[in-house]
Amino acid sequence: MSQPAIEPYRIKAVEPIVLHPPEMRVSLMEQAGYNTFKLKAQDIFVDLLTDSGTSAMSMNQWAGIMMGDESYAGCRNFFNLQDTVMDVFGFENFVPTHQGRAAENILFSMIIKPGHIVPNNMHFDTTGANIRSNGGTPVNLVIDESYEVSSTHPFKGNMDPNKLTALLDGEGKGKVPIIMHTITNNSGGGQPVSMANIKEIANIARGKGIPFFFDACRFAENAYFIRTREEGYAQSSIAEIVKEMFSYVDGWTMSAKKDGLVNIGGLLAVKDDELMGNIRDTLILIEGYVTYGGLAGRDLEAMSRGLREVLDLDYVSFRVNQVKYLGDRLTEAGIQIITPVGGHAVYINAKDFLPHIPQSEFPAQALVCDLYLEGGIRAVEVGSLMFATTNPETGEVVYPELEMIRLAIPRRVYTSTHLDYVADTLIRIKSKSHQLGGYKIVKANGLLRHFTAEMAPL
Ligand code: PLI
Repeated sequence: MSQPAIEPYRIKAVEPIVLHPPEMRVSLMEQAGYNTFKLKAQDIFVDLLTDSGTSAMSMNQWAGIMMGDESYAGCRNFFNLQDTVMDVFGFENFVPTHQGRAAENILFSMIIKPGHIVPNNMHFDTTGANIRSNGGTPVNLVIDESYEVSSTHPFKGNMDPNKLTALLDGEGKGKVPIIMHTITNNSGGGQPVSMANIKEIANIARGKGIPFFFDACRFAENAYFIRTREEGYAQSSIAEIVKEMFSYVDGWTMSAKKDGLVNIGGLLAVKDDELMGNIRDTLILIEGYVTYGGLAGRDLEAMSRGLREVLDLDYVSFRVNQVKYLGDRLTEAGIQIITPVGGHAVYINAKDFLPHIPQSEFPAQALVCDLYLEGGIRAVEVGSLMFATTNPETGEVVYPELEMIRLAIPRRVYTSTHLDYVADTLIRIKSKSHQLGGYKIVKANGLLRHFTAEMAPL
């Protein structure tokens, strides 16, 4: 029987949450077009939609908020952040952005031309969409084990070096302006990337003269997995591991809304001075001056402090083990999840949970909807609604390999009792899963249709 991890903090401010009666949840879900993005947050009891921007800040960060210097140029908080970026990541050149996708957009608008191909272990949805909107094609080169739900490979986020070499020497010859690696691999289950793999991909990239970048938003969780699963790192601090990871890349984009432990903020760092100069020009055009980049001085301070706090071993160990506790409870109850449990979320295999619903009828979305109806819990679909594509020549719909729902755990927000409630609700749904039906899309458009689509039960 699994044991909950113990929170290495106590609670100083509380935010009430309410569980509405079942009939009210039915009507709210209908009004939301069976899309949980469209529910009001106040109508949700336990919100596991995302771990992004949902962290509880520490008293140290809140104290930092009061130290905000709101000068237009050269605020002190920028220089504090500069020290942090150097100390933690070893990078001198960086700009703050308002969040991760702004960093992606600025970088890609500078280096991607129509016809380019951008490999990654697995692109996150905004990363892929930002590449497409700049005329490029995102490709996913994660190892095959990543697609095996129950594989116990310790680093399922690794990129397959053979797939990468084949791309660079074949179809992608002369067309790859950047190689990315997402740590941890969110779209593939929050799975980590090993230091050995980072080094190997860096060597291939260097051999071809192609810049190598991280999509780095869960860097500390990734470092924790290296410490606990990769030989040679058990005695290293998280800070040492992070420093080494970042020593192999030429730059990185980061949504600080994850391991930055802040509610808003992003970063873009590169080694190349000329590229940084162009980035700064574009930043001024679309985000803001180079020392604030779309954020208030107080936000920069909270980010600077969060990026240091997240390196604390007690924190990150609790964090990863809290997520694992929820995963273990579900596994013990026979609910199939992606294993090993990821760093920030538990991913349930909807194909296994609802085998009678075909992918064309969105089984993962069906489970997301029922989780709200049954327990007021919000999760997110990571399956056909998010990733199915239509072949423009044949009109054929191509479904993703994985059909998942993600239970993303906000950092320092919920207790083990909340997670027990989530597990118990899912176990109840599982016992009557044959009663659940599929869904159809009523209205959808755009590159990221899952945010706004309207659905209806079949
Ligand atoms: O939400 P942003 O724009 O700060 O960050 C975009 C982003 C980039 N890369 C990765 C791996 C992400 O996970 C990511 C955002 N993730 C969200 C919103 C999530 O719910 O997982």
